[in-house]
Amino acid sequence: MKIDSITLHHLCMPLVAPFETSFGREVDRECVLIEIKSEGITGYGECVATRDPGYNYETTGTAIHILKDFIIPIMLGRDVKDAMDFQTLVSGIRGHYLAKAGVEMALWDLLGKRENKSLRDLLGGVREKIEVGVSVGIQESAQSLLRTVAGYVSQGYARVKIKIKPGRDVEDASAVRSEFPNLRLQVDANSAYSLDDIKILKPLDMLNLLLIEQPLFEDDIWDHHKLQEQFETPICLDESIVSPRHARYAIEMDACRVINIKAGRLGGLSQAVMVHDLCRKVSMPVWCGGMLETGIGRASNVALASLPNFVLPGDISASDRYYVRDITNECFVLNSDSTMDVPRGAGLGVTIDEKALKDYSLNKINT
Ligand code: OSB
Ligand code: MG
Repeated sequence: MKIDSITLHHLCMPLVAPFETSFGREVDRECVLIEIKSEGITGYGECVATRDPGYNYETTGTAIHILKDFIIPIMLGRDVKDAMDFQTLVSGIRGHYLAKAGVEMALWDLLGKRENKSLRDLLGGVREKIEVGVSVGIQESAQSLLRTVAGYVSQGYARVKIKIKPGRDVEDASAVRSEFPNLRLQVDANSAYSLDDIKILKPLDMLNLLLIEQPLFEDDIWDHHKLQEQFETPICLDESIVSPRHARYAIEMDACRVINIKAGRLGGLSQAVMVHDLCRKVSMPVWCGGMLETGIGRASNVALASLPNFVLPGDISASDRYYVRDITNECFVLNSDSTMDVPRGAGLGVTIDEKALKDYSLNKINT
């Protein structure tokens, strides 16, 4: 595929409700949409970097810099065969996986549109619908958390994740567990604790949680092994797994029993599939994480989650859980059995609402 042009759309979209985690509070979501034109076809990808470096060191600012000054110059005018070819081309650029993954997504979209194949089929997905869940941010109080969770449960979400942080952990999780004894429930600490906090975290082990996500440092693997040794509940790694190699380290160290796969964090869908395959070999369940994506990134997540070893419900919710108005014409809806349909159209299988794209645009960079 000869790369004719790449346009970056720096967007800012209001969220339906603020999203609070242990690292901060977002009221709107900034992201970078990548539009690649090749031989008369247009492909889209979403870079999931956020405005602040709270989840990851990358931001929309660093992503635009790395894309504009390093990745795009390598690609323009070049014939890029596929995702692996792209990874080889950018292998001289250290890190910046969120930026790379956004471009790789657009290449998959182009590839699918060119061959008239859905992303699901290109990646080797096997499901027509996937199990989903909702990630609930930290609320004002345990009482308001219960109301929020009840709202999602009544909408049909059968799996709920709640965000925790020191001071808002065991009490919040216990409140949700006693109100919803049979709910598939899990917690995500986004690296808010250290090994010294084992005593604080230990009561979580009695709440029949599906998993405890990323309790310790964002770059740690070994301390998670020490923590896992003392917990019955599976520890799940998110932030720490930035490459297939890190997934292998975690497996070999028994640092976790589950991995949250995000194509953005890993540098692209090709790397996400590699982590999926690695985990499948050792029977370690995986699930698809989310970054409050637009319809573009959501389409990519849904396709990825259709691979066979995605055996736990993903942090993939209906479009209306995030945005009143999305940038795709299609919206993702929740089925009554807490699943979501996998798009069947070519590439990502979604189309851009040009008017919405324009309305949300902070800046547009043409190359
Ligand atoms: O840690 O999984 C996380 C959102 C932004 C950054 C990090 C995380 C999240 C979520 C939201 O949990 C998942 C979603 O997109 O619904
Ligand atoms: Mg997480």
